[in-house]
Amino acid sequence: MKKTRQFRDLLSSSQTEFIMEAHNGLAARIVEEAGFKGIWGSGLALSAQHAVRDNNELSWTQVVDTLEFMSDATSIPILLDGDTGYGDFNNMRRLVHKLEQRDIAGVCIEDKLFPKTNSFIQGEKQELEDVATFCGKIQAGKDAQSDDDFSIVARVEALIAGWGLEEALRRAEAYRVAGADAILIHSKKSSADEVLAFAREWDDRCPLVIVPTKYYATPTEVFRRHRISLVIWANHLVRSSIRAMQATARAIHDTESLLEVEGRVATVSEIFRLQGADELIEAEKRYARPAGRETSAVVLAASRGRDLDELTTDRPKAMIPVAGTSVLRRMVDRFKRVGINEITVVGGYRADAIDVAGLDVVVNEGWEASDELASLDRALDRIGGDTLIVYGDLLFRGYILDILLEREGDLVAVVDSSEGVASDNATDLAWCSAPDNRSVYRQEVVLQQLGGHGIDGRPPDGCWVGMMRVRGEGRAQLRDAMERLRERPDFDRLGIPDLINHLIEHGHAPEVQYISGHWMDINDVHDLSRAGDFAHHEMAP
Ligand code: SPV
Ligand code: MG
Repeated sequence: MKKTRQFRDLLSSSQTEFIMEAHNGLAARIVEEAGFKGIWGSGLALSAQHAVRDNNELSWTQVVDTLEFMSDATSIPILLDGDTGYGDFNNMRRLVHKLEQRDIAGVCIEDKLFPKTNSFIQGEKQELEDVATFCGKIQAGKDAQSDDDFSIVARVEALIAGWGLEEALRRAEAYRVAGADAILIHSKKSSADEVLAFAREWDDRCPLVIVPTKYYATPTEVFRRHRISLVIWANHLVRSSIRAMQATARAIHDTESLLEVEGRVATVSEIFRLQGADELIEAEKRYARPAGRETSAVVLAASRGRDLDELTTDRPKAMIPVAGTSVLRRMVDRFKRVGINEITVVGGYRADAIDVAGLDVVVNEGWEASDELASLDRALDRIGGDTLIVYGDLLFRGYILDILLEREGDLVAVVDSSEGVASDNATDLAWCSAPDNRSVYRQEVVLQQLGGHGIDGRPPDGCWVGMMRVRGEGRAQLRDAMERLRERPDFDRLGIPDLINHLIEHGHAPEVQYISGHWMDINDVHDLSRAGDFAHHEMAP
């Protein structure tokens, strides 16, 4: 329901209703969560939160800007404490126009002179506005509103200024006739007597609003009995926040520690909740990175490295430093640079030594007696809509990731076609549907076989570098393949090439992304010294 309509319903409700002060978006949200049906945009609280006085020191546009945050943060109506309307009838017209634009349900104006002073500061000395002039302001506001349900509440300050009941009633009646939707009768007395006397005389001519800040001890039942339409709890959130902040600041200052206050203050996650952080995370899934396009990585790093002996006494191969930074750290940095933040590493040998920040470690406990597929199996649930599967001992230039991420295919394997690579990497030789034609245009090539004896005595087309991408349909194909391979008695001896060959045999041959050098893996001490050179020469990205 429109906020203006909601507020109208509060005013015309057959029972006494209540609205609560708020002075910013957060406070407004807290008011709504507490169950209130409306918000009082208190001039006192709005100015106090900026440590300025309730004397129109805050400009009216600053008030309206704050109200916009409050209105955006809530679905209940806001009644603005509009002081005197910030000027004459013309300023009032513009105010109403601007409030309607910001979905504010109504404004309360008081019959004092601009700039006003808070009613509780020397109220009796305050000069009242001439009745006819104030009525003109009400009429101008009513004529300016474009939504019939926008409310204008006229606040009578005659009791505050010491003019007595009769003058208060005379003014209230004039304002009602001028078009006010409700009358706010204000009092600074500690008893409700004069307000209740007014209510009796007023006799429901139009809705009556009160602010029992000073006569707080009056039971609410009394207001109900006097058919008060709306009670404003006018300043209790700003006051409670002042107390809480003073106590917290003092405690932290005096103890030079957070220990004492931690349990007494709202948690950071409570802030996030009030800000609606969850909604943004959901929205990001929907809009910022459409489902299935978010890339994650699974890194296989369970092995010790056969020929690296004492270099891997207390760490796995992936943790060997190359030019001062571990292979794994280098890889994670590369991933993060292209926005791959969900990184799972499957550790095994000395998995405890994997202390690279920004990744999740899962452990293949049986690493000693098993191979790559057993490790991949541990991370199968981490293979999401778009996942890179990478060996943990790889060093590679950043552009290789870029071109792999640009590929559309559901299964894509990176193959190095540079000369001589095949003789250096006898295990992961790759036979493809066509050799690398080194064209700048993308070739439509698929893998035909990885490792083994090759095809028809043909020389291999290159060497698989230990990096593949799985997305879309490829994810289900890979899962199916894993399921079948898991049934084989030799599953624990199978590597990724066996998985890829299985996929090829079942009609899901991965596409080939050819590269030419700019990567290396680390198998022995000789590789390690080359890796130092590689790291020194590689230039980001
Ligand atoms: C306000 O909340 O700013 C009011 C109510 O005008 S009072 O401070 O009680 O006058
Ligand atoms: Mg005020």
